[in-house]
Amino acid sequence: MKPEILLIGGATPRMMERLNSKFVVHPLSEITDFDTWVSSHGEKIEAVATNGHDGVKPHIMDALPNVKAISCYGVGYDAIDTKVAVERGIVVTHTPGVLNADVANLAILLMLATSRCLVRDDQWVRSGNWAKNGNAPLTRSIENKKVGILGLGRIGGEIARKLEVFGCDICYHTRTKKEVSYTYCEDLVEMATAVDYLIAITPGGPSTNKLINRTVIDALGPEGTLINVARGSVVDEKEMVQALQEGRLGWAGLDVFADEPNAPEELFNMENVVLTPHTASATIETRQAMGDLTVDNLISFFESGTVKTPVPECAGIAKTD
Ligand code: A2R
Repeated sequence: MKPEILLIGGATPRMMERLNSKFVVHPLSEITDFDTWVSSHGEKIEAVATNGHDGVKPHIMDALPNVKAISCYGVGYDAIDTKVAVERGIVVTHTPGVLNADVANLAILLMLATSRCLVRDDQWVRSGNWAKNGNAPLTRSIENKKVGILGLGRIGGEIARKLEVFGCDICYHTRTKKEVSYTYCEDLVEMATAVDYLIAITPGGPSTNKLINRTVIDALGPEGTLINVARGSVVDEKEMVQALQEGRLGWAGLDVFADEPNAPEELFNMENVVLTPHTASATIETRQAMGDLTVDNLISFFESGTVKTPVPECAGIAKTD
């Protein structure tokens, strides 16, 4: 008998094919009346496949008493209450590592796009402005600039390594100093004061909520650029918008927002801002690797009781192969 699972959010055709071959899949998107469905199926569900954005809402978690595993398509899992999961003995997995390169690439793309005014200059050509009004105004180089990375884990480390090619002077802020050659800054405000670019790449959740507040934003200042590829919650979005409007913050390259899929409308007409719709890992190649790992974790859990990539909070209850 195939185990029954709840699928929250979308899945690629390749994921669906593999999931369907091993499980009876109940897509949440096809359930019209959740309460009625739960009364007949809730107890049969043994695992959940979800993603970093949707996570597992508390009422869904409560309604599924026999869930043993939650597999998250994404490295960030702040939308899943791991405390409750550990208390219930539920193993939570995510997809670390396989997305490092593409998330780092988008962070650098946003740095380049804000500095070289990519969106403005694309428009300069398309609108006929070039022929009518001549060359576009000069832009700024990222070569040899000072970059502060907030969060120097798997992805932050990859961003730092890639930025070495641009001759950037790299420092970082984390709660614990790392064994790396980059300069450690114990104080985030001091780091923001010292750098040209501040890149956020920490997890979301309460411990990083609004770490980039008004004081940090003002320290980065009118010549500074904020790049956020972490979570919208890491930045005080209202303060950031106000600082950009008032010229207290120079530029912003943003892939993540506090209330996705909504982004603050005030940003839409700002020339000093480049926006992407949470697509840092959204390449065909990386999403395939993330999808494979998401499904591998579930299959492995049911076939051998082990998982490949448990979240750190579940290290004590997860068996790895
Ligand atoms: O603080 P540490 O020493 O645990 O370093 C981690 C840092 N970090 C923080 N830094 C400052 N204040 C905090 N409250 C704080 N909490 C965590 O973030 C570590 O250097 C980094 C996270 O690295 P990893 O766990 O390797 O995560 P990865 O794979 O780089 O992904 C980061 C995030 C995901 O959670 C998604 O939200 C996003 O990137 O895609």
